[in-house]
Order: sequence, then structure tokens, then C-alpha cells
Amino acid sequence: MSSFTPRPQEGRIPPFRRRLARTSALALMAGTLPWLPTVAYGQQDAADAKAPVVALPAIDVDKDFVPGGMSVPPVDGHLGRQAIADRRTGTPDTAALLSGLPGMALQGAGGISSLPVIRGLGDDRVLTLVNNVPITASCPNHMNPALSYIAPGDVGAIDVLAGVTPVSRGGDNIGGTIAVTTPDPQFAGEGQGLAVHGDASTAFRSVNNGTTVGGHLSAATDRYVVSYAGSWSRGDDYDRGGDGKSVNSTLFETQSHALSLAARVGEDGVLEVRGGVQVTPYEGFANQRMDMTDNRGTSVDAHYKAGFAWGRLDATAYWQHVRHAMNFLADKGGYDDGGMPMNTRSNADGYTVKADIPLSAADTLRVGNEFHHYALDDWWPPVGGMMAMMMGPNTFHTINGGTRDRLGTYVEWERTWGGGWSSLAGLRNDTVWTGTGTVSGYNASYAKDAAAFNARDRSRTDANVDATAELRYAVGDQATVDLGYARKSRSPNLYERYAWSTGNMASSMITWNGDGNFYVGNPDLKPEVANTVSTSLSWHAATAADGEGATPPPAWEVRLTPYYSYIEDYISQRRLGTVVSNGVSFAKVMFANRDARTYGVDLSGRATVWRDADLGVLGVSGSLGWVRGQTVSDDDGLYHMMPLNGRIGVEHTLGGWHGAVDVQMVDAKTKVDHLLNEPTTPGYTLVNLRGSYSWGNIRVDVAIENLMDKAYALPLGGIDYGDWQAGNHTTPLGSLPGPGRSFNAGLTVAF
Ligand SMILES: [Cu+2]
Repeated sequence: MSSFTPRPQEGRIPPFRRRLARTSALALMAGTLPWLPTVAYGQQDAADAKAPVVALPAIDVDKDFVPGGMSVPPVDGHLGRQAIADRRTGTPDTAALLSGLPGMALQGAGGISSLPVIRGLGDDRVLTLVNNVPITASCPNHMNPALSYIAPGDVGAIDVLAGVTPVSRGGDNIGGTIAVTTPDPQFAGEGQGLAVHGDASTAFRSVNNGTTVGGHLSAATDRYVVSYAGSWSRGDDYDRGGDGKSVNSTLFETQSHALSLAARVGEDGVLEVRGGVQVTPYEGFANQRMDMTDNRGTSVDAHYKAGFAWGRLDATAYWQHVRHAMNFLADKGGYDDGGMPMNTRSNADGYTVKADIPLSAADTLRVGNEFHHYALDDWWPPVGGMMAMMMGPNTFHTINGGTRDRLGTYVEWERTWGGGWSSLAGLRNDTVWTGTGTVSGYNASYAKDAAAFNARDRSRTDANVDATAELRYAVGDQATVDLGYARKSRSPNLYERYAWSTGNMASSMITWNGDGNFYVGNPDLKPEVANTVSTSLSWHAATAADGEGATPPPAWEVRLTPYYSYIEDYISQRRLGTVVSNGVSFAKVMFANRDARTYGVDLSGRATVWRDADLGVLGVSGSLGWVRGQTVSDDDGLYHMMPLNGRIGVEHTLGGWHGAVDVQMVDAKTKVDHLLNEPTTPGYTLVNLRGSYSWGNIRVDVAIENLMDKAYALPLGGIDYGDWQAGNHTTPLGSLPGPGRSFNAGLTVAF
């Protein structure tokens, strides 16, 4: 829903929190750089660190000042504790929390696995970090992307950095960075002894009989914190709008648990070690030929942050193991007869180290180094029964001992010049090594492809160089202008390079686009390199200090961001042919580099209509996103470009009450990727209502989503393969319908 909330209940905010937040906001408004973690992030963290464990009181002091990219924010989108608390009743899918942020769209996948798209670039083109750890989807259909491993209720904050991003916020991506963090450990105050906090929450969604149960428990002294976070969610196939018919293969169940130990180290340091497990016993994929029948992720990561005389140090070390299985859930026929098993296993480990070094009052130097090792095996055991002849008698090895290692190093210099000018410049190298072992197929019919693949040199080294330069000018105290350029690179993933079989069955299994097409890897793929220019123009009302010396948020803000990217060697496809299956033509393609361009505009704004002690605060907000993407050689549309879309929200807050009406409008999708037979979709308008009330430690949420029960197709949802399959291919293969009206309710109790 809406990404800003005016909060009037200042009497309920502890004074120290309010001061911290305002200091941070003032620093931002005074023309401090948008990428300035030392001020914006440090103090935001400090404000969050003193907050209660859950965002129960309906107050988010930060959010007034960082309203999803509409103020003068350090990021293009920010979801704080309150925004997440407002949204998590509506979805068990962490990526879906980002819905409605300017420039952001979601590519449809399973119930907890949407793939975020930023300004037309999605999936692997966006770097997704959870507590600084990059997580790779280990599946030929990308069913288990990074955000599927963390539940919405366990998220502390999400920052979105689009397009021109500082090199210190990650390499090996061309679309931007989504940085998810869990709440900071809550140490007890000095002399407070042992402090125990916790909360339990539950949510229900009528559209799929969805249920989420979650809880947190932490015990803290002034030096140590031990905490647990757990979440369980399930949902049946959801009902589509209009006729309420359920959409096949959209069911899921998942649970995650994390245990963390944090300790103060020295005067200013914190060491935190987290261990987590995630188990997804089933998740349907309506736009894929396969479903997830098991996914188990195990991870351990350690973080150390400390301040020294020379600056700040932030270091992370991590390990993650994933076991993933696909087959057919009951909607697609089940696998009592063995079905078609497909397995994936991956290991990742690595570290990141970064240092912020203030050189003078005006200059900050940032340096960092990181290494990411990733190993992947993907194999498909032989199939029994009628299909044994085709898919047997041997195991099919898609990726055998694949590795993708990356060493990244960067240096970044930030300077405040005075007179309203500030700048940031960074240079980064990411060397990426990929390779894989020899492969073999089910039987002799795969021998020719396998022999050719095994005979060739499969090791590749990409030396990628990224650079970012940004300039900001504060025009008085009511406007800022940002101008930025970035060169950013992404090396191909292991499937793009090494999915070796040109056979129809095998290549139909390689696609994360939800399109049913047939993809063949290409070892000669080069990294894609985006050259992006963007400018961001922000205006906001002048602000004046109130009687306490604090400053309320500006009465209105508007932000306009046009952008243009020329992408050399965009990882696209070239057509090998057409495969007609049950009367439907699918594209058979090989991954191939082609130059492409993306361009567009994000517009967002908000205004406080009134702010009154008796009537509360009424605010309006809105956003508009327009993006285009084309190949340069033939002007064909790029895949999964969100059509023109906008939203308008009205929000009201009074005491413990917070209510919102949100209208989302999406234009017809007519610019499509013809090479991949991308379907067009009609335009639609959705109305959502949401309200919450907090009494002390209890919070109740209610919402009606898709109030009018509108029937519509998801523009980035891919094909409705599940229904087509369940209907024995007797109906046309259409676009995936979106969910119909849902009554949602949530309850949270904290102690
Ligand atoms: Cu999979």
C-alpha cells in the first residue's frame, strides 16, 4: 500500500528517539548526500536500536522523513519498521512488501518467491542482500530467490537503491540493490539486568485461506542478546478476481527459524552470529512446468561492526547450504508414480569487509573487499513408468560441479563542497570466475550435445569494472538536484552459461521467466554492462522548528527521476526455433548478448492535508512509473517491462488508529518481447482498504484487498500454465490471473 504515513502521535515517541530521528532528517534535508551512510544510516540504526523489539506502537519516526523515496532520502525506497508492520498482514512474500515503491515491480513466481524488478531490470540483475549476504537462486526456474528465505515479520528494514548506485552498495548487478536487514540486537540498558522481550503474531487472508504465524523472543543484558525469530505460513490456491475460480498451482507452505547471539565487543563494537533454517515442503508455480516439492536452506553468518579512531569497520562472513527439489504437485498431476524428479544443491560462502574513513570534515573515503564462492549441482534422476524410455535409464546432469566465484574490491570518495554542492565518486572491480564439470544426459539421445559440451573449454574469467559518479546540488532549503552516471556489470549465471542440452525436454526446464519457453545456455556469453545516467529532482515545503526545537516533516514533497541506460551485451536470446506443444507455440532460444536500452521516469509525491490534535493527520500520496526497454538492433521490446502504472493513497492517523485507502492503476501492456512470444495484458484498477489499531501491546490489522473483486491479469505474471495443464490443454493458454478480493486480518501481541 502507500509508502508514507504522517504520524501525529509525537507525545508517544520517547524524546530521545524523536531527537535522533530529527537530527538524521535534518542532515538529509540540509543537502547531505543520498548515499551518506555515516549520517543517515548510522543515526537511523541508532533510532531503531532504541525502539521496542516490535513496531507495536503505530509510530515510525524514521518513516516521516524517508517516505519511500519522496523526501530527500538516502535511498530510492525505504521501508522502516512501521511500513513493514503495516504491510506484512497482507502477504507472506517479503518481495511483495516492496510493491508500490516508485520504479518497483514484481515478476510473478510462487506464493513466497516473487522476483523484484527495478526500473525494468529484475531477477539476477538486481543484487539482493539479506544482512549483507548475497543469496543466489539455486534452481533452473529461480524458485528460491534471496527474499524467499526471510519472512516479512522478521525484516527490520528494506532499502532499495535503483540504477545509479554507489559502488560500496554492491557489484555484479546492473539494476540496483535491495538490502534487507533484520532488526538490530536490543541490548538492555545499563543496570537493567536481564530484559526479556517477545511478540507473537498471526495473520489470515481469505483469498487463499492463507495463514501466517510468527514470533520473536529475546533475552538481553547490557552486553549480550540471545534471540529467536520464527515464522510459518501456508496458503491454498488463491481465488482469481471476478468469478472466484481458484488458480491452480499457487499453493504453498513454508517455515523459517533463526537464532542469533549478539555481544558488545569493546566500547563501540557489536558482534552478531546468526544461524537459520528455512523449510518449504511445497510451493506451486502457476507459470512453470514444475513445482517446488522441497526446499531446505541452512545458513550461518557473522557480523562485526565497530568504530575506531580512524573510522568505522563493518565485516560479514557467511555460509549457506541449499537443497532444492522439484516435481509435480497434485494440481499438475502429482508424483505418486515418481513424476519427474529434479534436484539442486548449492553451497555458498564468503565475506565482506568495508571501512568508512573520514579524512576531513568534508571528505569520507570508503574502501571494501568481498569474496563470494558459489558451488552448484543440478541433476535429474531417471524417470520411471511410461516416460522411462525418454527420461532414463541414467541421471541427467544439468550442472555438474558448477562454480561461480567473485572477488570484489572498491574505493569510494565522498565530498561536501559547500555552497550546497556535494559529490560521490567510486571505482570497483569484480572478477568473476565460472566453470563446470563434464555432463551427461538420460540416454544416448543426449550424447552428441554432451560430448560437444565436454570437449570445450568451459572456464571463464570476467574482469568487470564498475564506476559511479554523482553530483548533488541543494537549491536553497526546498529543492535538490542529483545527477548521476554509473557503469555497472553483471556476469552470466551458471544456467545462462552452462545449460547445455538443446533437446526439447531439457531446454523447456530452463526458464525463470514464467513463460514455458525453451532455453539453451551459451558458454560464450559475455557480461552485460549498463551505462546509466539519471537525474533526480526533489522539491519539498520549507520546514520550521516547532516549540521543542524539533522539525515536523515538510507539508509536501515531490520527486521526479528520469533515467536512461544503454546496456552493452544485454543477456538476451537468439531464436533457435519454435516448439508447438498442445497447439501452443513456444520459443526455443539460446542465451545471447545483444545491446539494449531502458529508459523511463519515476514520479512520486506526498502532502499533508491537515495535521490537527483532534482530527489527527490526513495525508495523500501518489506515484507514477513509466519504463521502456528495447533491443538496439531491432527495437523489439525487452521482457517483463511494467506498463505505465500509478497509485494514489489517502491515509488517516488518529491516536492508535491508522487507516488507508489505496488505488492502484495499471495501463494495458502492449510493448512486449516478440522473440519470446510475451503476451499482452489489459489495464486494470484495484482498490485496497487497510486499517490498524494499537492498544498498548496489542495491535489489530484489517484489510480488504482488491475491494471490487476485479478480474485482471498480472502484467509480469507470465503464463497461466497451471490452469492450462489442469484443464488438459482444452482452454487457451492465457496470462496468469491476479488474486481476487481478500479479507485480511492480523493480530500482534508483544511483551
Ligand atoms: Cu526449482
